[in-house]
Amino acid sequence: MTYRMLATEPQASSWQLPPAMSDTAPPVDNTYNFIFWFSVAFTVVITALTLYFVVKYRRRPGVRSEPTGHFNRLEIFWTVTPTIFIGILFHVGFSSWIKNATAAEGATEIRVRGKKWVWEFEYPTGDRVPSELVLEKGRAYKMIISSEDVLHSFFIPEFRLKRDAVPGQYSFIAFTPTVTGAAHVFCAEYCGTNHSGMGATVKVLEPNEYQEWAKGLGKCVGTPEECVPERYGESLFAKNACTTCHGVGGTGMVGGSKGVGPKLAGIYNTMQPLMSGGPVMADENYIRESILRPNAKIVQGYANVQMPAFVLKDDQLDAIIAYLKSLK
Ligand code: HEC
Ligand SMILES: [Cu+2]
Repeated sequence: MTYRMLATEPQASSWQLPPAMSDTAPPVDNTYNFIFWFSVAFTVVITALTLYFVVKYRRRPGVRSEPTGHFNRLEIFWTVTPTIFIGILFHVGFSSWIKNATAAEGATEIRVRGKKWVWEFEYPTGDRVPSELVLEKGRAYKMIISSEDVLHSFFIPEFRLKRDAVPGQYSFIAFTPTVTGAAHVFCAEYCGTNHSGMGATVKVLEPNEYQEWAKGLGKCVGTPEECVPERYGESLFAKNACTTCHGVGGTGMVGGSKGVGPKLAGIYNTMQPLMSGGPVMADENYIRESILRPNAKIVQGYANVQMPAFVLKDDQLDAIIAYLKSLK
């Protein structure tokens, strides 16, 4: 295990759980504690009753056991009661899951890439930093998680967050860090010999400290195209001649008239009507698929034109998606 030392020591843990550092933590902890004490209570009651009955109905000379029959009301009671409890547990768990599956409006997006055996973080400025994620306290974030090779899983116990990084698609988590300090990031999916060393540090800073730190961003060496994902995406959009069908700026207009491809500006996060049923939400995964396998989902009204399938590398796709998202 190559554990990185944390610059700041994390807060003291509670009785069973690590310190809570994000807004996802309270609902998760409440659910955990609820299930825990619920189970403790039932374990105690069931064990006590079992012991009581073991003694009460023990074998004694001269006492014959009464055969028990079927008791409908009891059967219904112990079928319905647990069902209600399971329903409540499902509701509690599911609403907390939904909460960190949907990003707040205007959340800062950070790309998280897992690869053997390192986590790499890409900030909106295009800076890519391995093994250290720096966040601002109180700011809403959306992590766009992907993998460059095998399955990994992005796991921050202190944030109560875990999401698989799956090759060939994006997964998301949304949260707001609520406490300053540092914590470990783990990989929670066995990914090869150095899986246990696949760690990183996450640091949550006060807004003023964060501003200071962020001054170091945007210093990427290279052309603006290579540094800022949107700009890189824009140049790829031109280079791959996407503009011949979708128009410059994805307006859907080519030389003053309607192009052969649909308008792309502003489609992000909207519902797209499809030929085969639908509609479908135009999120990162949909745009990615539309570029790699255009025939998988055909936009309504465009069945007669074939968009060619493109072969692009992951970071080129990421850049084109960033560019399309920036178009309004
Ligand atoms: C030959 C013309 C052509 C070229 C070149 C082309 N496209 Fe398309 N594109 C289309 C057509 C037609 C559709 C609609 C049919 C479909 O969904 O496949 C489409 C659909 C799309 C969609 C889905 C749009 C929606 O409204 O849901 C995206 C995203 C997209 N293209 C991106 C690109 C990108 C990025 C490139 C360049 C790498 C590109 N296209 C190059 C013709 C083209
Ligand atoms: Cu891993």
